[in-house]
Amino acid sequence: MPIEKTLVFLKPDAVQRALVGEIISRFERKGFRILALKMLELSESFVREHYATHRGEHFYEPLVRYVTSGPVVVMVLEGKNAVQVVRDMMGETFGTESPPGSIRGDFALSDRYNLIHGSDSVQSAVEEIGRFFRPDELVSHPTDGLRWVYDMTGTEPV
Ligand code: IDP
Ligand code: MG
Repeated sequence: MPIEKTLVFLKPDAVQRALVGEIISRFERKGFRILALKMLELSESFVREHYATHRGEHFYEPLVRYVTSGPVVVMVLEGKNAVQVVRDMMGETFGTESPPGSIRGDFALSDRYNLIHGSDSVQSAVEEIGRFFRPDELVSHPTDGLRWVYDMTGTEPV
């Protein structure tokens, strides 16, 4: 599996419920590296664009209101198979359908207020990272910290 980057943001309910540290901590402990991190209030037009594929759905307008209702915490995570692993750690879209042990399974009950966004494909990750961050906002870490996360003795992390 390749080393990938993915875009995550913690939605306004995660910030207001003081779950930011808890959720970031899960990604850190898993072994992901944080390449970029910031807190901001998303504009309505930005959110409409981010969720453009859902335009016309019955939940689109409530979703726009939800995601613009307070500050969010946005990050780029890097790791092996990051897009799918982060999606698995998030759980299902609805809190009630998310397995215990996942972020939504442990902390969410709503069909709407579900704490976290994560890119759903490598292609959407590239697009979303480009929408949220300038290239120079991504750091590069020293690689020696990874040698107890992956087997780094070959040409690729395994
Ligand atoms: P995802 O966040 O699990 O990828 P998407 O289908 O991309 O889910 O939907 C984006 C967001 O829209 C969800 O995270 C949730 O907040 C909201 N949403 C999705 N489906 C529904 C629904 O059927 N009713 C209400 N809100 C929904
Ligand atoms: Mg989605």
